[in-house]
Amino acid sequence: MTSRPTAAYQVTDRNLALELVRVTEAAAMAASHWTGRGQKNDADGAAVEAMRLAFDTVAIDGTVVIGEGEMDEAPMLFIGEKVGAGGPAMDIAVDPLEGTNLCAKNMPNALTVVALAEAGNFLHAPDVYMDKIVVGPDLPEGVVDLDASIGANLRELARAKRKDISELTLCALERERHEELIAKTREAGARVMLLSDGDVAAAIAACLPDGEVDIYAGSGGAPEGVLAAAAVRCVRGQMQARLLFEDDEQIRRAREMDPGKDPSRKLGLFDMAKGDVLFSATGVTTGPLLRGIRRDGRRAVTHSIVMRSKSGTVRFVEGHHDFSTKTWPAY
Ligand code: VTB
Repeated sequence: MTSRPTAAYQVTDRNLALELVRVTEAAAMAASHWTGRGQKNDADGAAVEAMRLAFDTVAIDGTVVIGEGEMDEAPMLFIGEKVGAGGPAMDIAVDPLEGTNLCAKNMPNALTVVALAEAGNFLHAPDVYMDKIVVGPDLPEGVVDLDASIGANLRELARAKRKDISELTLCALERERHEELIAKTREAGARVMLLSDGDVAAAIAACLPDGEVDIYAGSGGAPEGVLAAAAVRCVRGQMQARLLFEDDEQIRRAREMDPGKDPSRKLGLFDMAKGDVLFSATGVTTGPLLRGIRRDGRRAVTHSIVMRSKSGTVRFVEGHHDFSTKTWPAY
């Protein structure tokens, strides 16, 4: 028998899931002012500021563990920054604008993203690259493995999904470093979907039923990897990852942030996001996962996905907003 949560816990719990969406909505509305204007730093800055202010209203004692960078390189939402109005101690992972280029160029799939867990549950990782592999729910545990060849992974995945390899689609970032991955995937007979940016959305896409993506693979940012892990937990997918280092300083930093562990170890989903995890993302530009912001004068409509690992509930939330009532800059 599971123990019954206390009334206080239930109240906090319920409020947090729905409060979190306000944070990503705020960042998305602020970023959307810059959609298509070619100024990615302004778009990012607007999202960061709005997200930071929106956090002040959330009833948590939050610490940013995945954020905009180190304290000396980011004015807001830096790693270690305290956010929230007070409440339970929580770890916070943010990507105020995932896909700054996508927003600046008005291309699909720019999102604002936040994940939250009780303190100590997210991997503390520096902003290095991370090798990632993601598949969806209802597959045998370990059906794909980060250390297996992509050919072997596709064969196993096809068998588990009772499909032919030719019916599988692998999604990856379009980068020179992925040339071999892409070539070997096509050689094995599968399709490849290439993205210019935005691998959090791609990882989620690999977990959605009837989605166009069967597997996400390749290297992207480690912060995006932790956020993806939080989302994959909620949608019951599988993910493995490994931090990739370019120099000794990056290794030193990873060791400092996650003491006593081998920084190059293979990471399972629960090494990156354990415990009860909440995830929220709001679309800035329209993509397969979410519609982007629609603005009309002093109003906007937002589309968000809010999920929780404990219950596995996935909510799509449509918000209708009146800018004149907002306490953060939304336009
Ligand atoms: C990665 C990916 C992100 O930027 O960080 C990428 O995880 C940057 O990769 O989703 P490159 O250095 O190869 O350009 C995103 O695509 C967007 O922030």
